Amino acid sequence: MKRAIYPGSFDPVTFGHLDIIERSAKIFDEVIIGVLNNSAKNALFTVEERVAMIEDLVRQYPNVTVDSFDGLLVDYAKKKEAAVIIRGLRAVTDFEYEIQIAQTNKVEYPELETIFLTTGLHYSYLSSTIVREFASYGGDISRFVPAEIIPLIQAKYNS
Ligand code: COD
Repeated sequence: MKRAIYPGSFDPVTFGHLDIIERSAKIFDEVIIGVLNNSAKNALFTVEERVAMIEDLVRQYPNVTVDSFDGLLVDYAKKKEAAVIIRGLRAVTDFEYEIQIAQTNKVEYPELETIFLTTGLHYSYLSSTIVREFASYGGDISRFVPAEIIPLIQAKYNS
């Protein structure tokens, strides 16, 4: 059985992330979405909020679960006995950072493979940072995130 982890900050989750999740669920027996509990980073949503939001959006995939993790990704992958890390690649700018993480993780855990899925064409420009930036100025984010989570994002900037 091939168990994969799709790790990220998901602050907030976007259509780009959801596209990668949908495609991964077709490839692997089991996909764990690992939300990083990055307390040092100034996150918009708490890790609990991010997990709950994603859970609501991935209910239709029986082989996808959502979890959070602290510390090193490689330790989390070992704990979960995952064979694969999934990452999304948007542009050349992602590549340098991604290859560094993938190679470091492989040194630490040689059985672990990192598999890259290229972004869906419509989402190549999309990032959580863009969503936060648009939302902070009251911009329309309906092209970036599912309708269900728009009020949750807007509430963060209206409070
Ligand atoms: N289309 C396709 N893929 C996308 C899109 C899009 N529009 N937007 C984002 N993605 C991909 C990203 O490329 C990434 O693969 C994934 O979705 C998640 O993205 P983010 O931005 O939510 O999350 P990141 O990239 O900030 O996550 C970084 C990690 C949490 C994986 C990383 O920091 C980590 O592993 N931290 C734990 C400590 C550790 O082990 N560090 C590494 C030491 S080498």
